[in-house]
Amino acid sequence: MERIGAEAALLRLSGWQVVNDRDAIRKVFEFGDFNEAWGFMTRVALMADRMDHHPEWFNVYNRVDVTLTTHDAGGVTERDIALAEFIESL
Ligand code: H2B
Repeated sequence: MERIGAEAALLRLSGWQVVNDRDAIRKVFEFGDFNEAWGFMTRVALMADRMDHHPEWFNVYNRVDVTLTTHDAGGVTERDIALAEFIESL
């Protein structure tokens, strides 16, 4: 899959940022509590599994820090935009 780059991806997404020093995009989500955060992660995880495209993420209580990049391509591709759009639809 062809790299499109983080900057181009951001033109099509809202609230995401470019990660410093790598071709990846990132957004931090904050929920009311851990239960909500985990519910979000579960829905993203099931879609990621179906897409065979997985986030890099970090959770502390009600915060989920999500980074998307395509490892096989070494940067941001349409697959990352597709997963980001799914995340935004939740
Ligand atoms: N997820 C992401 N984010 N990038 C990849 O390149 C990738 C993946 N590759 N999930 C998949 C799995 C690959 O490792 C398997 C073997 O298809």
